[in-house]
Amino acid sequence: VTQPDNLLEAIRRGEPRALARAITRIENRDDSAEALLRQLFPYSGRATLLGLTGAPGAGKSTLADSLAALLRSRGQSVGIVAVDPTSPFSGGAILGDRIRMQRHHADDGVFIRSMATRGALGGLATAAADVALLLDAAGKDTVLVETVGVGQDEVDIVRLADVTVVMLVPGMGDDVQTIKAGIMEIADVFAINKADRSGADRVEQELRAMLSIGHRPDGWSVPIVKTVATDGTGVPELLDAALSYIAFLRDRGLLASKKAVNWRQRLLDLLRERLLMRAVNATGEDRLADLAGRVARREMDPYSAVDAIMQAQL
Ligand SMILES: Nc1nc2c(ncn2[C@@H]2O[C@H](COP(=O)(O)OP(=O)(O)OP(=O)(O)O)[C@@H](O)[C@H]2O)c(=O)[nH]1
Ligand SMILES: [Mg+2]
Repeated sequence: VTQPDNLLEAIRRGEPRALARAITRIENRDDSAEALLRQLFPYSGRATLLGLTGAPGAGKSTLADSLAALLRSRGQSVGIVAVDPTSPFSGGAILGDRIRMQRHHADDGVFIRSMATRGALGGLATAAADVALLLDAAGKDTVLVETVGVGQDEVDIVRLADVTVVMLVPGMGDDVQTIKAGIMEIADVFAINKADRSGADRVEQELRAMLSIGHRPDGWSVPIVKTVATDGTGVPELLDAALSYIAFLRDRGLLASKKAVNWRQRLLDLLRERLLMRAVNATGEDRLADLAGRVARREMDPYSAVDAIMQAQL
């Protein structure tokens, strides 16, 4: 059995097996994960965190792979976390993982992990953020977080990123109008992937029309980059656009405040998770089931049941 300190050192050296072990603990939300992350925190904060979101099948994994290859060619190490909250079995993410594993196989400079499991009480966003922190502390220069852009979970997940790329594709029914407003708003850069297909120009026109309406509070004008993730076309331009957003924030002294806003959200996420776990542990599964049964039989109202749980916590 690896002692915690040895594990810590192995993580700091970026050893894939140590990282995998730590991620399993993070996914299980066990106490040892928290102890580990506490010790790793001082070593984090160096990586560039890049969020990548878009519709299922938009080419996120392919693009992440392409970005990883580009970053490697620039001498950088890369961590990729692919989060798929929509599917508990995550066939897509895991298959994509396997394909990419072949390409970056035997390259310790790239670490890839997909996450789909949601702990009983813990949020996937919290777990994904912890994995990003782990990879950061393990010395990865860039950490890519890939997530399917469909709902609030994804918005929460990309909130940890310094820069967020939203991917659109021509056709596929995800016209600009039909993309969830919340997802559009988090884009610092748009990538129109599968630009080898017809319709990319139309998507670009629609995007430009949409972007011309509103102005961002930080004054950034959101770039649109066309990419073909399968052959790498436009990928250097996309990376440059993403990095120039970070430079833009840094030049204006806005990067620290953006990170503080992100951390505020993460603190609330952690607090929610911890309070929930404490309350549930203090109550116990039996009592929880008993209270639920009483509410179901309408012997008790749900608000009083929650009050009872809250009291058990104190
Ligand atoms: N023609 C074309 N196909 C692409 C391009 N990028 C990705 N693909 C293909 O699109 C399919 C889906 O790509 P993925 O990278 O798995 O997409 P994803 O967004 O990660 O998918 P999920 O994780 O399942 O949501 C694959 O067959 C890719 O080869 C592109 O630029 N052009
Ligand atoms: Mg994928």
